[in-house]
Amino acid sequence: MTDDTALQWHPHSAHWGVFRAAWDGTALHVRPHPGDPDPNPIIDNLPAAVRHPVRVARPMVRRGWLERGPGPDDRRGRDAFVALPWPEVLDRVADELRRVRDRHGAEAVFGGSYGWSSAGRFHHAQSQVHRFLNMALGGYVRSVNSYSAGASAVILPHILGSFDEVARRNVTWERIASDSEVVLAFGGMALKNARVASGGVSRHVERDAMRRAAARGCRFVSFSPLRSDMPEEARAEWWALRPRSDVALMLGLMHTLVTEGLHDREALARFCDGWPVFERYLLGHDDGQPKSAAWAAPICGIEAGRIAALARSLPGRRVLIAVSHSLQRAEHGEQPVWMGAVLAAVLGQIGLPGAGFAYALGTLGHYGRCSNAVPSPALPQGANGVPAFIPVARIADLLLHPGETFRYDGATHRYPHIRLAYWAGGNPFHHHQDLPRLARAFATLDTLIVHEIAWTATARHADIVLPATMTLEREDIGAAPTDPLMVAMHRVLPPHAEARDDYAIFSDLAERLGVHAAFTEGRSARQWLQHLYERTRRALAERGLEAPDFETFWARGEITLPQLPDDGGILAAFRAAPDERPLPTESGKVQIHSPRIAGFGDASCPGHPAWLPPTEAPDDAHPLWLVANQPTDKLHSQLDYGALSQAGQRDGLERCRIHPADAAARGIAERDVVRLFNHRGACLASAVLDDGVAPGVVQLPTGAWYDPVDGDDGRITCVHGNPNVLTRDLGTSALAQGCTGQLTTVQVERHTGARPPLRAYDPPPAAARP
Ligand code: PGD
Repeated sequence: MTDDTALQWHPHSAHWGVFRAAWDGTALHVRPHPGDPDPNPIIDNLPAAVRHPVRVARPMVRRGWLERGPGPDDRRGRDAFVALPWPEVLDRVADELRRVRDRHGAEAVFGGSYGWSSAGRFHHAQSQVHRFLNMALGGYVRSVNSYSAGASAVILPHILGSFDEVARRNVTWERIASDSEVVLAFGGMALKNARVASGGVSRHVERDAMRRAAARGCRFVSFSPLRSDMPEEARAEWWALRPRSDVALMLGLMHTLVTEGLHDREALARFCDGWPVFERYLLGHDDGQPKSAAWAAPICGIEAGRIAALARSLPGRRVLIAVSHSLQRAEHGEQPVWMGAVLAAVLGQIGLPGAGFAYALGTLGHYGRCSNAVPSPALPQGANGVPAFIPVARIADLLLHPGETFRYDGATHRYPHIRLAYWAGGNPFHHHQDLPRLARAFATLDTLIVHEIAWTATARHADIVLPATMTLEREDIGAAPTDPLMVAMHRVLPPHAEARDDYAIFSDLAERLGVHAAFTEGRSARQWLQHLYERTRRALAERGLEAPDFETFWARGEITLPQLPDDGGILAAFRAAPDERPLPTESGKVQIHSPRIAGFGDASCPGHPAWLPPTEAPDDAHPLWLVANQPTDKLHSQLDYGALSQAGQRDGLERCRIHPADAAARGIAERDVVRLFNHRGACLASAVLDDGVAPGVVQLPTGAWYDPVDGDDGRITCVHGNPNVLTRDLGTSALAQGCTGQLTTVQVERHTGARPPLRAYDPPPAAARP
């Protein structure tokens, strides 16, 4: 047992929470923030990770790129790397950026560089790379939206208001604890997701709020193929519906309400636009198919009587409809978001305390909290002179189809021809779908440059890998817009080997490209922290609050920021005064039918929410739905080599949960090595028999580092259990083009063949300079 008093503790923060850390010269020690009622155990991945052999130790260049120079190459991901000294590698990066800009223009550079990187607001790798490319090249092809909320970010402004307004300033956990009577959680409210927030939160409040609400008699219903999507404290009823059938269930509920006259006609008339068009659809006036509970039952795998009974139990009660991110991370992901809002409208609940529609509540730590009343530090990114962009999850389409057009939010755009991609703080070989296709897409590039702390699959597919410090090796400011604690993130240990801060790397590149003064503004990293802190300090002073100077903040380790009142945001304001505080939609009301979206003419997202059958559903060859959701013991792919994450895996494999009946039908026993496959690829996993998984469903979380081999049957096989080798690379619809990685169809069998060794955590082979 460590003697905590003998160690020097430093405040720090991660997306999974605020914590303290100490380095004793050989080992890292971490403790949660003492004020956190429910700390996230993911901090336990840090100690074993900081000096792990998989850290990138020095700048490395792919042998094939050094030998043949820039150009398309399908050896990416299989090649050896050559160590080069920092000055030489920076010269080569600067030369290559100059070459591409001068020959092809900044429109040939993809700098979207999606990814969560680390929690500090200054050393935020994505902001750094964007600022650098704007200064050095005049811009880059960017990406819009996120893998988390690709569909909802586009549909919500059409139907209610901006994503931030609807997701962030809405019903709070406190209101749920005090007011909600029924919470219908579509996609559940799993704490593994609710306890993560970019920038880091200091108090994880969700578990206790659900416990208090349940103790008061609030009824939680979780609609999900996984029982684990709701914490025990909620005492929830688990409705194990089929994946991707929530929209049908919502329609069945509404049909019962409307045909039995239980809907809130007055609220629909007062607060909504387009109800008559939707009502015709619901009742089947035009297509002859009423969307009744009986119609919904076989789609959802839930009895019609149960659906109707639930509908009848709702009127007259404070009902909250929550729709999780996961539902919209699937084909036609816009529909459950829109349909959930319409269900709340039919119940007349939108804008009432603890009731209505709370998009994404329980799927990220930002939601269900009050927003800060003063701004957090953020690195200005400068102006991007390149108009071209992609919806973030269309990266492989961009690289594979230059010059072709795509639809997005009612307009047609064209993919530019990308020659160089620059990535810092993200792991596309974690976050993207159909990874064999992504590898083909990256093979088209002239050059891929990656800053990484560790040898992720993305680093292995790069041409130039620059070792970045990890968060504990530098100073920063931790802040989330929904958490009152702003944290002075002290440096805890020295950089690993030759690793450098992203900022230092970009500063040296900026020097070589003649934009050092513009990029750095003459500031060291510490001076940037002082500068960025000043905005928050000034805002505190303007409110007449204590506004300590930077040195005081730094010495204290944290300050508490004021928050906005728990007022329910724009939905509550609109309900109280619909004429004075209209919603920012076409009609100023809840948009049940949108003439604007109807006018886009895209069949994959019609003018009102609708049941749209999946274009890839379970069949004889691939009879199971695979739920590829967020992991429990790490954030995305970060620190997969840490102790907690490793303890969650078994026999060197990610665990795959399967219903005992589906396992028995395939001769699969607990701990068997199983093979999941479809026509895109295959992966191995360790079987867990679990009746908390609906029959016909298997669950394999994302995050195990991609470790592909060529399978005997010609399929790429991940020997570690990364489900994105199986998922489909398809946009949610022509409207949002969001990520659809949550669901796919597979077959599962016992794996009886040999198991290639796991190499995911070994650095790639080193080669001598050619
Ligand atoms: P992370 O593992 O967080 O995943 O995708 P994302 O790319 O964000 O990657 C962050 C990377 O940044 C890590 O490799 C880490 O080492 C690196 N890093 C950390 N700190 C620094 C730093 O200071 N500097 C540099 N240069 N690098 C750093 C997440 C994405 O995955 C998201 S948000 C979602 S919601 C999606 N979810 C799913 C899903 O549910 N199902 C599937 N199938 N696929 C998904 N993909 C998406």
